[in-house]
Amino acid sequence: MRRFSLIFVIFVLSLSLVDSFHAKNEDLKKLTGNVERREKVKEMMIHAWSNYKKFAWGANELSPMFQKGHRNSVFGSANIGATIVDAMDTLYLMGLTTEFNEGREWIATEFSLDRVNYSVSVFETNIRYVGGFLSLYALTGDSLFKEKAKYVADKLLVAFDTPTGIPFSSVNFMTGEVKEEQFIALSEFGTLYLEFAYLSEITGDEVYKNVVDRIYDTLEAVHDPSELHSTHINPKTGIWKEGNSAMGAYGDSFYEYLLKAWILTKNDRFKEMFLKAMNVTTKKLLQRSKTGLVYLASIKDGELRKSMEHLACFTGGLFALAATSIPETKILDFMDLAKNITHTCHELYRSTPTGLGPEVFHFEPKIEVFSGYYALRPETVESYFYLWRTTKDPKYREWGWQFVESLEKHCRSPFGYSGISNVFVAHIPLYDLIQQSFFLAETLKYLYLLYSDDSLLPLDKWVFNTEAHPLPILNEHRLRCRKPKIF
Ligand code: DMJ
Repeated sequence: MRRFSLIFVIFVLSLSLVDSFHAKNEDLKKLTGNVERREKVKEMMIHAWSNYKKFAWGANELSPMFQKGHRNSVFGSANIGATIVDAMDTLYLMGLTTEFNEGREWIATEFSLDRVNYSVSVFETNIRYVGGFLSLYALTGDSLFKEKAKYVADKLLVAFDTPTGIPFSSVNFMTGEVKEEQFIALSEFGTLYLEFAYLSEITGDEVYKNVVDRIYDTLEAVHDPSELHSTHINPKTGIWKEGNSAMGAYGDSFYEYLLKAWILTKNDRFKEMFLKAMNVTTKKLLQRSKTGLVYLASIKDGELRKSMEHLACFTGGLFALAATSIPETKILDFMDLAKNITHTCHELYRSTPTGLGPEVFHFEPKIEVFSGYYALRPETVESYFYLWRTTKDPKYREWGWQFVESLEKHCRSPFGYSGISNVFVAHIPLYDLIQQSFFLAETLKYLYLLYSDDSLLPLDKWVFNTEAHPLPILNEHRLRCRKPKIF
């Protein structure tokens, strides 16, 4: 009953948010040049930021529906400004000086984790806060951001105190206690390397790099009976929990960081681990639907699930990056895979009346949507960005623009952007409650870069963490990274 009431309230509130933006959507068709498209994306960023500032400043995320802070964010209800930290490098790249300075001021005077008296995810804190601050330091050279990155990473170090070095997945920042879960997800402990290695580089303190190196020592030492990495491991014993494997939830960014750790450090250990993992993973998970769409399935409780998650759409970009950064490899045709997967994700978007892709899509036994919501996720446009950079095929920029049109039509309200609960319902907006911080960190950043020149964050000089925070490739830049000229 309570659930029904909530749905009803959301429905009524959604209707009340339908506004004149829909009418303006026609105008987007007239924007054909890259400069004007970039400006439009910048305007979207201002809309997201200014509403967050107006209604939820200091909270983690905005709820446009209720015009206040969203209290159930992945960082809970404490006012630790996830949106501010996540959005700052996008503001910087867009040259939004006033907004950037507002955020910097809040970080300098208000940001603190010391009173957060509940367990918070190590993974989420690392990718959004440590990654966000490091990126800001790399872009601006402002030591405030280095200090903040170190402050947050120091809070996380306690999680690594396990017999295997595989960290527990959550920490209470106020008490320093860790939550001792039995199993930890591959994507959680496997998405720390870039940030911790770069932090050691800029602070000269090896402690950060040592804790993350140990994770890979353990992975090399423990036998994985399934060949294919399972999605969970016991951090006390190093024994895998068998039966589940995925390049979507629980697996995704582990694989991403193998390739990117190699790009960042050129340590061949990561290249070998990546190629070995991709060889097995693609053999076991790569599928072709009856209609010819190539996709990445998953294994659940020992059985192949012929479905694809939106989260796995980032692999188009990952494979494109692999094709250009490891061109000598003969193991797989990475570029072919990249194009095929990105095509599939675009088809999933194109097949819905909203033009937005569902969270989970089944290909067999019959084609159906399993979870039809769209949560402002970046993975598909992330792949458009990498495919554009690496192939120069203009269709990726056009696909990106179709995405902008859909976002404006179905996710924008006068009070910010929300995800929608059903991509198959186009005539009324079924907004969810959240303007996700990754919408500003990732979705809008990849869109902006898609219409920018390649000299803005060239891929041979910068590597993006999984939250789209760029870090300078170490052996290219060392400590004196060349900053993009923005301000
Ligand atoms: C982001 O926080 C990161 O990209 C993460 O790796 C998984 N997905 C979300 C956005 O969908």
